[in-house]
Amino acid sequence: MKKLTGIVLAVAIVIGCGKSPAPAERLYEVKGNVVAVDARKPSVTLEHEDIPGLMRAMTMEFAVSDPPVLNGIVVGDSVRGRIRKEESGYVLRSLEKQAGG
Ligand SMILES: [Cu+2]
Repeated sequence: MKKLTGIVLAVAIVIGCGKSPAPAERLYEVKGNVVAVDARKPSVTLEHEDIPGLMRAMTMEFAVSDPPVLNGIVVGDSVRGRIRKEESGYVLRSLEKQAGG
């Protein structure tokens, strides 16, 4: 009986540690087309597909974490990137042209 209790406790601890990381650390994958690029802000406007767990498909402007993220990105590109939800809003951390897009 004592042994079983120990096993149950161990399983509970493992499940507790298996939870997804804190919301601030979560990255969301986004796919879409570039509608506008503003290298000075810097920001990029994407007509994006559904982002599971975050938002539906729409056209919106994303702040970009660093200007180099926009290197080589031009209006009309089909892209994929990663968004992080920060206190200031959604921030694009990376962006790349989709192969064959
Ligand atoms: Cu959106």
